[in-house]
Amino acid sequence: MIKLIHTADLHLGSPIAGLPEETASALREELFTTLAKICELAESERADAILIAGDLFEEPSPSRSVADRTFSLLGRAGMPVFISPGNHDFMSVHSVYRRQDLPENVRIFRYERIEKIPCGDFDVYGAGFAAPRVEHELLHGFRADPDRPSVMVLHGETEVSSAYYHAVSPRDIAASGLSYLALGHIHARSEAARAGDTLFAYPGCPMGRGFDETGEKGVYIVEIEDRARARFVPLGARKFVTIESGERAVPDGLERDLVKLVLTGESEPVDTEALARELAPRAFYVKVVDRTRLPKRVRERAGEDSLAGAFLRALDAVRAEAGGAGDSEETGALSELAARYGLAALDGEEAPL
Ligand SMILES: [Mn+2]
Repeated sequence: MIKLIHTADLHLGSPIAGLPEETASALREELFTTLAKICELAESERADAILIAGDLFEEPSPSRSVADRTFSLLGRAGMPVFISPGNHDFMSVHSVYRRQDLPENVRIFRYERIEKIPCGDFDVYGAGFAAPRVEHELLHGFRADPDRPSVMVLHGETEVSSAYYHAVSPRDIAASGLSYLALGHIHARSEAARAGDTLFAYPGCPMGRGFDETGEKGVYIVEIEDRARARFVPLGARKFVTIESGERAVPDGLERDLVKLVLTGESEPVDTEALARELAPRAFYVKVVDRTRLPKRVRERAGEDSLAGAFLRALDAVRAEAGGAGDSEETGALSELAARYGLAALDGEEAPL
């Protein structure tokens, strides 16, 4: 049996934007802990190899310390590590992957064409981004050696969102003859699926870096006997969690996590920063977003024969007009904010927070 650990999109060296510096720096550090956990898992599972399907680094030439720490961890993994450079860590002239002192067990697919590297009883195929864009289909026309079990590691898109990120078509996967295709680029995990006899999957990023990467993250353990099977293993890194609620509370059990509390329902304007400070002990980091609507009794003032009434009616008209448009949610939130500021001004009150 062949056993592999499949990961991708770690983005080591990423600045991790949109968070306080202390929080971001803890997460930057945790990216290395996550890589260490992946190597430990590979060893405890006695895997034959680790496959990294691109965007291991945030950029082609990360800082010396980011690169040194990464290769030192990978070099101690005790098994071959196959890396397919992605659109972030592509093979530029100054690519970190051109270093002369890479650990011997680390093998890079340097070219924008498919290469084969034998690994004991099986073959590992792969290719890499040579520039931030790959606009042709590298897998098209590919056939693996039918006499040996084989896997491939690639960065690309099975559901094409633009012409730039290496389209991988299910038809070409089905024709490849591979046992397993280890994909990267899509940060949300996909279930493993089959095209012909080939199993393929996106493990997603092994750790979230923002509220657009929520939930449990991990890697796939792939086992190949006659056919390939893939099993998701969570790595237990801090999670990003978004909660939509009318309650000004953070549920239990999120002490290690980063929480975005989106307040909904009817309410007077919320002091989001004060609430975030109050809730801070409930999680590793708390952010509060106010999506509440003005209470009904305030909105009913649209019926008044007054300037405030006319103002609210005008806003309702704007909202109604945006009702069919794609950005109606944003327009709704903006008109809510306009109502609050407008009414405060008309009533001679202080502007809401
Ligand atoms: Mn990518």
